Amino acid sequence: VESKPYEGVPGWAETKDQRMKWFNDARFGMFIHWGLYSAAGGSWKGKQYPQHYAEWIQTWAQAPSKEYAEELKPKFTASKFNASDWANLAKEAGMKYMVITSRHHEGFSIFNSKQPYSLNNNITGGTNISPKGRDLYGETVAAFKKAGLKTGAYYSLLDWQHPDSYDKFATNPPKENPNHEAYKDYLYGQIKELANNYGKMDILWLDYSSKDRQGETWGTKRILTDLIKWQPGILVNNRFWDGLENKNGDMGTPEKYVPPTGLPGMNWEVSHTTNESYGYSAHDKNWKSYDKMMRLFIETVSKGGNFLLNVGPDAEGVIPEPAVAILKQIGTWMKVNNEAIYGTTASPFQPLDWGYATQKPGKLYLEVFDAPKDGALEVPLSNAVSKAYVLGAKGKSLVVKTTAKGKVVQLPTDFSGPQPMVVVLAINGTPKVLNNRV
Ligand code: H79
Repeated sequence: VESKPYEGVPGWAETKDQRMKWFNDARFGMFIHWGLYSAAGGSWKGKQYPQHYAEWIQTWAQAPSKEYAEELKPKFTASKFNASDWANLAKEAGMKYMVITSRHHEGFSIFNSKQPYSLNNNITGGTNISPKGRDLYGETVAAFKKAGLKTGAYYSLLDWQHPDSYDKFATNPPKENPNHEAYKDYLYGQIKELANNYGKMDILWLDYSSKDRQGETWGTKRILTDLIKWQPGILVNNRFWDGLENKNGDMGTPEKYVPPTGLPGMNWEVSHTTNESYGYSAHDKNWKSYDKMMRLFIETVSKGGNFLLNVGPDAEGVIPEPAVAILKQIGTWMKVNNEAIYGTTASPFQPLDWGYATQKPGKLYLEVFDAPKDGALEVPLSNAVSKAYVLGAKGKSLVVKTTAKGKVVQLPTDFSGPQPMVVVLAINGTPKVLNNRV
């Protein structure tokens, strides 16, 4: 992979393939956005703000820091939070890893950070927001590990409370002479805590940089040099640098979109939301349908990417019911069809009229969303097919004809499994593809 990885910090590039292995096999993970903004739920002082990016409520509402914290901290109770329920839900959905917001742009941590600084306006109780005696980040990663999933921390490079941090979206003015070196020490110190106080850490998911603030501005070399020693297997995304598709990291991170041709030459992961917002929004009712979600998921995997699907629990720690429902529905599909997801690589075909494809050595998986009326599925492939069947019905072979356009697979008329149906073609060697978009 011709990247300029990690600005030459030793230990990263040479271990990349080995570190990436589980990630490339996993293909499906859970993103969790949980912080003070969850207690606002997309509204401030009775006014509803846009249904997307509810975790940006402090900026949307231009809420002063002290008021923001004092209003929301008492409401962020986690009173119904049960980490193992979340972990079981992710597992049931077929997810293999989880990334949770240890601290979002708002600057409040759900892990018990000991990195001290005096907050502007002396916000009562500092920036740790786990209810007394708890560590919500720690509880969450412990439960997901116990369920057998990999775990990671989302960590914001921006901070809207730290007096030495400047961000144009912050409502809190920084000190008169902000000491950026002190802010860099703070980032280093918090990442050190995350990497050393919670056992194995699989991902550090940074967010975000811009042209004027990227790379060494954050003290990247120091952080990366030590991080790989603390956590030799860790993956770090590419957001120490500007741009969602840059190659300075282990994976590219398109946000809420699937790149039309994937991201050739790099590993990548799309984050998508169940409704519109990452953070909990009480008025965001724009839940994606099961059909739309499955298309996004499988389109991503068919282009060689991972799908990191977000949920936004409320202040009590409850994942909204429509999000739970769709995860369970995906899980029902995954139980039958996960072979077409885990450990697969990108489709060898140009875009197909009826759906998507994924592959493993010797096997093509055809995810059929729009079956032709006559059930004759055209596949632009010239290899001999030794066996064709529907996942979940391996015993029943499908008839495959050879034509000038490739293969025509006759789909069953009595399919009653979860949609989309997946057809497996067993082939010899690598797929020989006929151009279906001349
Ligand atoms: O955590 C989620 C977002 O809050 C975060 N990344 C995901 C995973 C994110 N932070 N910044 N951005 C994404 C990109 C910034 C976009 C902006 Fe805007 C466009 C900032 C101002 C205009 C989006 C729209 C946010 C506010 C308005």
